[in-house]
Order: sequence, then structure tokens, then C-alpha cells
Amino acid sequence: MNDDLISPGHRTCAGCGSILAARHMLKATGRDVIICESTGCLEVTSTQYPLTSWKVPWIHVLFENAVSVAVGVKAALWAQGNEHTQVIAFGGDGGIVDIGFGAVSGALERNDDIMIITYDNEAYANTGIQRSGATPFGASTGTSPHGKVSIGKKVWKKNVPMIAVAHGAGYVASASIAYPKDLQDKIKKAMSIKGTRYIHIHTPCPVGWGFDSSKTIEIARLAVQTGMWILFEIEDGKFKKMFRPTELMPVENYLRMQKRFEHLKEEEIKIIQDHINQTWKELDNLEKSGVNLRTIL
Ligand SMILES: Cc1ncc(C[n+]2csc(CCOP(=O)(O)OP(=O)(O)O)c2C)c(N)n1
Repeated sequence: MNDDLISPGHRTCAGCGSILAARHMLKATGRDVIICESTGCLEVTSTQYPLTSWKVPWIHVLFENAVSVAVGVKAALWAQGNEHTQVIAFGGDGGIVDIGFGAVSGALERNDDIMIITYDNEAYANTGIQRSGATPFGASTGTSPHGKVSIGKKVWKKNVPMIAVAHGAGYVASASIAYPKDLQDKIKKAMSIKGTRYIHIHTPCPVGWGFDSSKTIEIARLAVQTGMWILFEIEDGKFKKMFRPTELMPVENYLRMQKRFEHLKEEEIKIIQDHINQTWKELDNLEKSGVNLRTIL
């Protein structure tokens, strides 16, 4: 196991899931890595001038172009004859899934040799919890508030891992801070592969989601146990589920622990439960079929 390459003393909120994603990521990569991180909670709280929590080379990039900078850094290393240093574009769901997505798509399409990692706290947390493309259906946020005529966010979460596969990415995976070994194994595997690799990590946010800061790991684990967040790997276009409980727990257990879902009525919870059941079944069928998603998406 590598040293801890995120030092304590950073200013993330108590119970922040995103800093754990960074910590586990670096445990997997070791020191031979350059991180290009977009503006967001984690950037602000881990690098308050003149201090930094990052014990590896780290660049703060504008909100929208962490991936473009990572591609440039990789090209500069290549010009120096350095083929060993891993370059990672690291950003929140706002940075990667939404505003920076053009650059993500460009890198994927060119198959640039970088890793892209999203830490997904399912909102624009740094600016006060606005809805992002990764915010789940039914969640109340500053820009998808629930009320008399609204249940919160009205559409489903954007599926960037599948969009990455549709670009032909050779390695795509989802991960969770509640399953650190699985998370680190996936990053290690991604490091052994050339081309654009995409990993999406689920990172609960006590402030934005409305739960006690002692419950971060419990919530992250429940997301996986209920099927609200599915752990998988797509290698060379082949889908594989990485966590298969004999039975999924009811999603209500997960939703009821968070203020952002507290307004949901039984029928809305049922819509979410049905959606999970359907997705779970179809992903099983996909895995059994052995279909190569790179050829059909
Ligand atoms: C072009 C641009 N628009 C808006 C902002 C304001 N802004 C800074 S961080 C942020 C939200 C970041 O959200 P996300 O990427 O999800 O990371 P998180 O804060 O949740 O960790 C926004 C909107 C900005 N810095 N630049």
C-alpha cells in the first residue's frame, strides 16, 4: 500500500465523500502521476493558498477544461520522452459531466492517452448545491427545488460511463468510496491500459444531500446495496457487474436517509424503484448476452 498522498488539514466539510475519492485514487496511482483538477469543492478546499493537501504534481484548471489541459500535459510528457507518468483529469460532476463535457468527448473521440475521473457528488456543490446532469431523479436542489408543482429534478441521471463507451473507450468503470478495494483495483487496471480511460466515482455529500456527516460511508454503501449506484466495469466493450447482492435492498431505505428526497411520495419512490429494477435486469441481460457495446453504441 502506498503512503497517503492527501495530507490531513484540508478544509473539506466533515464527512466529505469526495476527498476520500481523491485519497483512494492516489493510493492506487502512487506518486508518478499528474492531476489536472477542475474548479470545484475539492479544488477549493484542498489547495487554499499557500497550502496544498496534494503530495503529487497537481494543476488547478478552469471549471470547463480539466481534460484539455490533461491532454496537453500528456503531449508535453511525450515530447520529453516520458511514457510512464499517468495524467489524470479529475473533476466534479459539474466539471466533467456538464460544462467540461465537450473536452471529455474530444479526448474520448481521439482516444488521447489520459485517465478521466469524475468524483460525483450529484450537484454543483461548491456554489451551493445546484442541480447537475448527474443529479438523480426526484432530488431537490437549489435549481430543481421541490414544491407544489415540482418533485425536484424531473429527468434521470446522465449516464456518462455509457456515453464514454459509445465513443469507443477501452476501459470504463463505476466505483464507490464505500468499496475502496474495488475502486483502487479499477484505477490500477486503468493504469495498465492505453488510450482514454473513464472512471466515475460516487461520493456522497452530507451538506448537499442532507444527512449526518457520520453517515457518508453508510449512504455510499446503501446506494450500491439498493442498486441506486451500480458497480461495473466495461472492458473492451464487455459489460461486467462487480457487485451482485442476492437481493437488492428497497431504494426507500436509501432515499429516506436524505433530506434532498424527503418530499418524495410513495408513488414517486415507486417510479424510482421500478426504474432500478428494470435497469438491474437489463444490465444482467446485457452481461449474459456478451454483446460488445463498442460495436453497437
Ligand atoms: C465558467 C464557470 N462557470 C461557473 C463557475 C462557478 N463555479 C465554480 S465551482 C462550480 C461548481 C462545481 O461543481 P462540480 O464540478 O460538480 O464540483 P463540486 O463543487 O460539486 O465538487 C461553479 C458553478 C466557474 N468557476 N466557471
